[in-house]
Amino acid sequence: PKQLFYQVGILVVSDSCASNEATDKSGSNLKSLVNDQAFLSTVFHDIVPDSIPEIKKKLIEWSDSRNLSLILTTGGTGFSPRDVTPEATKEVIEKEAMSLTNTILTESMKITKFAMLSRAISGIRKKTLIINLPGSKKGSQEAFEIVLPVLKHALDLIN
Ligand code: MTE
Ligand code: CU1
Repeated sequence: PKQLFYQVGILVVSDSCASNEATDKSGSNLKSLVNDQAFLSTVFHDIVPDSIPEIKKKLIEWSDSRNLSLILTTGGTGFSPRDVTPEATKEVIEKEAMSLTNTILTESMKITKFAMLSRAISGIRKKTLIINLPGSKKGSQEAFEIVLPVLKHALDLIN
């Protein structure tokens, strides 16, 4: 059955946000951007530390048990030793959405050369699309807006 809107989970991956040392600006901003779209609604918004098991657990729960259509992660995509979001994502997706990944990179490169320091990936697990976004409020918003024009069609195809 066709849903009125697709259910979205926003997963903030950050040691400092998870321990309450920092406030999560990117996740809250993404939530309002998502909820601005008539076809999307944020139903989960959570924070996990930079830990492969904890990231995987949340991605699997949200896709398999909660049946979310879209999971946006923000953070943990860079070069620092603790950044493992792409590795955790790789372990749970069944198909890689290479062109989403590549388009986020090439369009982001027109905004900042630092985009090449993100190792973010995108892919599909069953009926859930998972997209890694960078951790900053600016970077995550830019990356989300790059995929936004094709997002509804992508979710229509998966579901
Ligand atoms: N992509 C866009 N579009 N805009 C940005 O400002 N910041 C970059 C990059 N991708 C950025 C971006 C920077 S400075 C880093 S270090 C990497 O994302 C990784 O960020 P993360 O470790 O917080 O995920
Ligand atoms: Cu950076």
